Amino acid sequence: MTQTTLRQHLQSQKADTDLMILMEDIATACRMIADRVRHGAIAGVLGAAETENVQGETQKELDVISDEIFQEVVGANPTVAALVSEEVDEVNWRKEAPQAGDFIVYYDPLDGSSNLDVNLSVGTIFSIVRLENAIEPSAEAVQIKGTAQIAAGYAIYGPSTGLVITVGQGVDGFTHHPGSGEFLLTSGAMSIPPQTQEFAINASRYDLWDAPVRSYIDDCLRGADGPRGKKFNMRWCASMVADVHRILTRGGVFLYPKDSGNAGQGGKLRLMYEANPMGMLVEQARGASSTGTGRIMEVVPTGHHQRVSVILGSREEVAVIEGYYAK
Ligand code: AHM
Ligand code: MG
Repeated sequence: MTQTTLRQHLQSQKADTDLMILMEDIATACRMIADRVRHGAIAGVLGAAETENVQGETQKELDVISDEIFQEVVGANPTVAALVSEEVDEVNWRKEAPQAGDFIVYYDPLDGSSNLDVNLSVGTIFSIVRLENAIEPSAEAVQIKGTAQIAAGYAIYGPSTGLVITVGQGVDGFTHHPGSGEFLLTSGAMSIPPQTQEFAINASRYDLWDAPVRSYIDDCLRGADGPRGKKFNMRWCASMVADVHRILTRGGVFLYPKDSGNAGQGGKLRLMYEANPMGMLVEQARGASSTGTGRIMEVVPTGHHQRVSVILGSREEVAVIEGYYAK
């Protein structure tokens, strides 16, 4: 094998041993989830589970299976103090007395799971914070700002299984090689072009959007003769992992803003499982991430299931959108 493996890559980035082992455990969990997703229709687990998550959303059977896999594999790592999952109400404390150096792992085990029925890409998103001090386990103890993340990433379960990570030294993409079982480096130093002519938004929410988002999209749709002076393309996968993967690959902006339909909850996407990790990845790839009025990773969490307005991608375009909010 001539290509760089995940471990070789992390060694070259001088990641410390504990972080390297944790990243490898996460990669193992993602490989196992990929396998279950791939066999989902045959195993008959694509449908709804008979449960709702804490946010009142119907869980898919694979949401539950993926969460169990993540808990079993990553939760067994002796440096993990807590697992915080989109699918689980309470923080899953793995240590009674977390110490400095231990990790908190935030994750969405199967993001975009409404796409399972139609065999489109889904993924697993994760974020890692390392404790600087010993702490007492409590719900408040995991409410840590995104700027404290030391690593983040996602696995994408598409035509191939990919793993995209950052440990704070840029963003690198790996592809699972079934023959060896390894994730091999296939897209080193991913970088988002600063400008774009492509946006991603669920346009069926047009009537719910705030004025800045409406004006921005209206102006994009007016094309070369409009105020933006260029024609825009649109994409929407309804799978944040797939949309962000496209943006990391060829640029673009992704918007899931707070609107009148989700304002009561603060938005649709979750700060700690979706917005913060994707925000870190995008910024590490020279893009930008914003709520419209400020940097996502600066949002002070008040609950681990908190939701937030998300605008991220090509940095000059994100700045343009912030300009619409500022008007
Ligand atoms: P989920 O975590 O319940 O799967 O929800 C998050 C997903 C994102 O992947 C995607 O961007 C968004 O929800 C799609 O929402 P919508 O169906 O409103 O377009
Ligand atoms: Mg999700």
